[in-house]
Amino acid sequence: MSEGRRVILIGVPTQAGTHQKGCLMGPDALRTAGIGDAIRELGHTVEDWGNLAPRILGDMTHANGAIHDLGETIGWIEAATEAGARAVGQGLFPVFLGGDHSMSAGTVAGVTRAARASGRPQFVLWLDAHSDFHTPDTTTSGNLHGTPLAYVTGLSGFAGVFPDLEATVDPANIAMIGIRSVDPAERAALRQHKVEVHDMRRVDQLGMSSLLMGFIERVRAANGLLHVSLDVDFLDPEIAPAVGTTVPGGATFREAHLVMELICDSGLMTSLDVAELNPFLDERGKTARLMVDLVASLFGRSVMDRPTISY
Ligand code: 4U7
Ligand code: MN
Ligand code: MN
Ligand code: MN
Repeated sequence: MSEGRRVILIGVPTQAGTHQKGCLMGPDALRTAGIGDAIRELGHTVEDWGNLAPRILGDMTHANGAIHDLGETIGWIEAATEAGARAVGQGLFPVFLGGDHSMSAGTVAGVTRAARASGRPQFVLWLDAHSDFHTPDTTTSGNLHGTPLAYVTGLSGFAGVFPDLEATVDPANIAMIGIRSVDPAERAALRQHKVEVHDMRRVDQLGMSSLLMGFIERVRAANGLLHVSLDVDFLDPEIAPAVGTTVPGGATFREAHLVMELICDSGLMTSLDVAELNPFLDERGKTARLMVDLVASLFGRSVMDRPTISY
């Protein structure tokens, strides 16, 4: 990460995409844990646009009766899309503070729309236990935080449900790392669209750095823009308990920092989501502070520069 990026914090305090309450406190917990200063101390400018507010659409129904809070989710997607497109369109670096992961239907749609003007292809790195590749027809939980990545690729199940997309992400430009929970319908769609999926078994066997560097080299070769979407449950629940959908066997502390450090060194990241933090489930701010430290690694904090830590 080159110094002097113009970073904008954008809060997206939605929890409409999940049954579990608490993600609406995510953006303020990240602020409380010092996300702004952590980035600023690394030589970037940081401005906070505050929290977005959704247009109120009222209740909406879908043939899949499991789906809940559809109208509110659409409102958040619209707001996040506009904010993301505006930030990138102004040459700024948006850091979206979630909020459950349904926010990324909007954040990725927005940055991808703005990317078109640059003529550079949009790439997405999805760091998550889950693939979030359901459509409204295939989700059985009805929790729309399981759908954002399928939406931004333009899968047909979203037509007439989520907002129409002005620009889509080519599935060939997506990689996911950390995966350990994929539902059957997602697996079929991921195979059909040939998405690069690195599950934890591949991480164990081949190592974080070789998997990630393969993708980073593809982004570089295509002169792409890179959106990174970091779901708290990418991490092992032992180190990051503040998330509603824990799955054992996640990334360790060092695996996660290494991912951030390698992304930073690549200089390719142009936008970021920090999604799914549920402060209600945290232990004395431990997860919020870890997320801030990971973001600091993404923006250039290195082990050698770190202030002396004494025990
Ligand atoms: B998250 C799930 F069934 N696939 O659809 C679903 F396992 O943003 C989980 O990655 C979705 O946390 C998790 O409800 C969404 C489930
Ligand atoms: Mn997710
Ligand atoms: Mn997840
Ligand atoms: Mn989750």
